[in-house]
Amino acid sequence: MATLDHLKLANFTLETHPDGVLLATLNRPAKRNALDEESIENLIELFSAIPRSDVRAVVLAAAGDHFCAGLDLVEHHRKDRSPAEFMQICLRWHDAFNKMEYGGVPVIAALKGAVVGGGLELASSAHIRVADQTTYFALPEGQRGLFTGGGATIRVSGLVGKARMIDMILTGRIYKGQEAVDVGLAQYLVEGSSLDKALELARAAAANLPLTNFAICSAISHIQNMSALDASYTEAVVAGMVNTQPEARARLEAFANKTAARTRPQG
Ligand code: 1HE
Repeated sequence: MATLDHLKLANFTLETHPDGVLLATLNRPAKRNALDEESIENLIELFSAIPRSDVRAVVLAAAGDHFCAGLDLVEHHRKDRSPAEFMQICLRWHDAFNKMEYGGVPVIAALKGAVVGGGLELASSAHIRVADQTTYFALPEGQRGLFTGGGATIRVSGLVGKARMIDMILTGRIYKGQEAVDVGLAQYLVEGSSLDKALELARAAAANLPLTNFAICSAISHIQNMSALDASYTEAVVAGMVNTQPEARARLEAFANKTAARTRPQG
């Protein structure tokens, strides 16, 4: 398996933990982690390398008080891009976010502060989102004279539904706290550090077999894009591979001989 040592990413810091968890921190806090062209290229490089590495789960975090302020509006203004140029930019965003969502390695986003515009598109490409008490979600594109271009029409509407997404972008509505969890923007809301919770969840996911995680963090998303008929066929093919993997035999044996933990609530 390849290491990630060769990666030179200007806008991310990488920290490998012994349990196979990679902590990738978006590191442009002075610009509120706005996504410029270089940040998107960094994401593509990183999430191209991860599936071929020993990484078993990723925590995507951010430096400073805000997770991500979305598209770098200053770069966009300065470059005065043509329609064709911005279409190509958006296609790179899709490359990056599709690699995250379909890459087969669990990605857990540790959120805080602003998760807005393209920042919400980034967060919605993770498999699990953890919010803290400072986290808020919005789509300010409507007010900025813009439209979403990094997959919000697919992923944000997938999380909250079409009507809520339209409301968010039309009116600038902001979701936070328990309401954000209730509408589906985050799966966890913590009192303390979202990073600590994300690391805990990543360690739990990293303890699964890699081929099982590959199916969870790739096949489910692919299957959402299919007809029910093709989806059920694909599920059967994937289960054929995953549920007969030799690495699973020890876990099945532990269940059969009653040494494996039972699935029931604690306490
Ligand atoms: C930025 C950006 C940015 C901050 N692009 N530079 N996104 C938005 O509409 C969100 C825009 N940002 C904000 O509303 C605020 O910055 C925050 C609420 C996130 C944070 O406020 P604050 O008071 O802590 O910071 P600030 O003073 O507004 O900004 C600090 C610096 O970050 C400043 O740079 P400086 O060089 O003047 O110090 C800001 O210019 C910079 N900054 N946000 C560029 N977004 C594929 S289509 C996707 C469409 C979108 O994502 S639309 C973008 C939506």
